[in-house]
Amino acid sequence: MPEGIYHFPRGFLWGSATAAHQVEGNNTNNNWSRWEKTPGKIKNNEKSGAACDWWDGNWKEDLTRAKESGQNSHRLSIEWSRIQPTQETWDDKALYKYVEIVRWMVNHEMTPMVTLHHFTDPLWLVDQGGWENPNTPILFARFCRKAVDALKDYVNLWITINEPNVYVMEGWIEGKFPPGKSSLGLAATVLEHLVRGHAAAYKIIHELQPNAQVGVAVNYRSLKPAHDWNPLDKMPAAFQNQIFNNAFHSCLKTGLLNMVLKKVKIPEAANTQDFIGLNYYSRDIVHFDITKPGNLFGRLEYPKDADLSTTGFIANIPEGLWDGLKWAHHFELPIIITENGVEDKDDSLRPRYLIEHLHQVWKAANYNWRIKGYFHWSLVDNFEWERGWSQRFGLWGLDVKTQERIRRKSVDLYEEICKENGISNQMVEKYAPEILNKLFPSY
Ligand code: IFM
Repeated sequence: MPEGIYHFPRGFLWGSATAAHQVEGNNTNNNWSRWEKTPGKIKNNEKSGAACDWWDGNWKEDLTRAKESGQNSHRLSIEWSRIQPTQETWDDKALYKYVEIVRWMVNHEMTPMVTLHHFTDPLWLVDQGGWENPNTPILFARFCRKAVDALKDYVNLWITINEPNVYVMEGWIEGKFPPGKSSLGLAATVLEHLVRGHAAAYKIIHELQPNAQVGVAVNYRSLKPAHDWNPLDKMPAAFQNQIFNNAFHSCLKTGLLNMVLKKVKIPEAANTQDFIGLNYYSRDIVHFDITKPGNLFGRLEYPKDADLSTTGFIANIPEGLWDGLKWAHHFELPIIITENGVEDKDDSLRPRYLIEHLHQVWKAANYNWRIKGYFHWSLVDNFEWERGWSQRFGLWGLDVKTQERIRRKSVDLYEEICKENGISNQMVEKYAPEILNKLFPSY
């Protein structure tokens, strides 16, 4: 029986993504370990605890699972507070463990992508103001020099900062992440310092490794005004889009950080990205709301009939990824989807979510946009920040008590996709028959 197949470009990176604090376990020296100890900050007061126990060695079994199921790459982050436990000391043993992980990956023909900052900060840094302090970009750059120098023989794909937009929004506007503040002024300062930290790190990485590919992973939300004809809905959607989606990456092109209410020139940041890292989960409908000045008078909602994830956290709207790809394409740089996925304990939504989002990626690749890879969030269920263990994003499930891994059927689907370097009608029929007609109308 002839097959219909959506093929991806040769050499495409197929992987999954994780972050240190979410999988390693027993991180005790960073802002999140302190936040977890504060009652009421994490859903059900849960703790990351042993997480997926990567620090004690489970990384190898999980990455072996990834490798054996067809993934040729993995995105992980390294934990600043382990490598530099105090401002004056470096822990070379901890650093060496990361070297061991990336060396293992290279020896097993998996391309490592390393994130240098993924939401966590060492306590010594937090206690001097963290990213509110203008000295932090320099300290971050110093950490990057140490880490990149140690890992550079095995790694040349770097994300300096993961989701600076979420880090600032949740930490300094919504207050759900540490330090739990709500101040537009401080949020703007922190964003500016993150740009400066990225720019300094970018230069150091290229000094140490001229061929390095360096990017930042933005969490792109597709923001649609509730009524296209209504300027009151359009205005907050446009402002939020500028601040949340566009400001950081545009500044890395132009050197101007445009946060709508404040503009800052950061000339050293111009032309400091080699690819666009795109994290995409969902789309929001933006309604004008006079009671939301802190959100520039925009209230976000999912469409009424949305295809929702287990806890309602994510709506399956693949067209929003298309918006993100279009936005990323205008930078005229290669694009890597550095995160995309859905919390879905029963794995009833994930197969169609995965296929429909990859279909958008395929479309972009077939316009010959430079799409280089896709990293599913996540390899295995892990600690979901202020949502604790209530959300399950893994291809593999995790029994937090026993550390047992549970192979979800999405593993089989993703394995077939990775090994085929494409999506066939037979895969869709087998794993998500409800969308067969949408993807393959003539089958
Ligand atoms: O778990 C997070 C990750 O750390 C950053 N991006 C979104 C994911 C899902 O919430």
